[in-house]
Amino acid sequence: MATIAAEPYAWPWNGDLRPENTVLIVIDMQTDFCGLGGYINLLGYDISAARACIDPIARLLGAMRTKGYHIFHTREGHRPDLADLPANKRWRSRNSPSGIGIGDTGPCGRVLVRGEPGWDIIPELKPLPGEPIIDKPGKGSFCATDLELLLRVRGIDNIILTGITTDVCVHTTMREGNDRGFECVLVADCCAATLHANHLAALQMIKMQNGVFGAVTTSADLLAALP
Ligand code: C5J
Repeated sequence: MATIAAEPYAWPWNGDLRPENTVLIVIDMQTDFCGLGGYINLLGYDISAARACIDPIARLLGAMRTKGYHIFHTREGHRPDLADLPANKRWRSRNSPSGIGIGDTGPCGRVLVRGEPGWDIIPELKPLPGEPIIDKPGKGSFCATDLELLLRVRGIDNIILTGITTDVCVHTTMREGNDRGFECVLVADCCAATLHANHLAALQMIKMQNGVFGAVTTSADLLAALP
């Protein structure tokens, strides 16, 4: 039996924490979300908070790879012909200071389009061969992907969530996973939002109702106790 110090309860709920039944998911650590000239930067947001979680994620990744945990990565992006891009998502994305929206050409290639430089995962957190990458057209990692099938086939019960942004893709994925019966924990210092207040609010939401979506921990607490 092993648990990690977390709020509002020691995680996971049943103490069954093993490399075989637990995955680390690194969400959307793409240039478009944390690089200069990427999508979030073009929207006018500061990317420093997002970049601050690169090192903590890299340390956690290294430790969990060494211990043999499952590692998955996700990328938000669309087909080059934009067949999977809802018109309202594109319209909203163009409503920004740059006017450059999803599918348009920006400094890092076509914004959030699969195969473009800005869409790819940053070199610091490059997936290793054999680590599944889930390509998703939306915010949640379960919607229109085979993530659930991959988790079930591997017998995974526990999901450790890291990446960006806390209040959008990480939270949506946590909610989707929780509703499917997975035991989820979010690693606070390995996630960031475009506004820090939203990051803090997203953490608080998880802790309501005795852990309505799971629990919140830190990389230090995880590294101290991971079997
Ligand atoms: C957003 C994400 N924020 N990865 N995507 O649009 O959170």
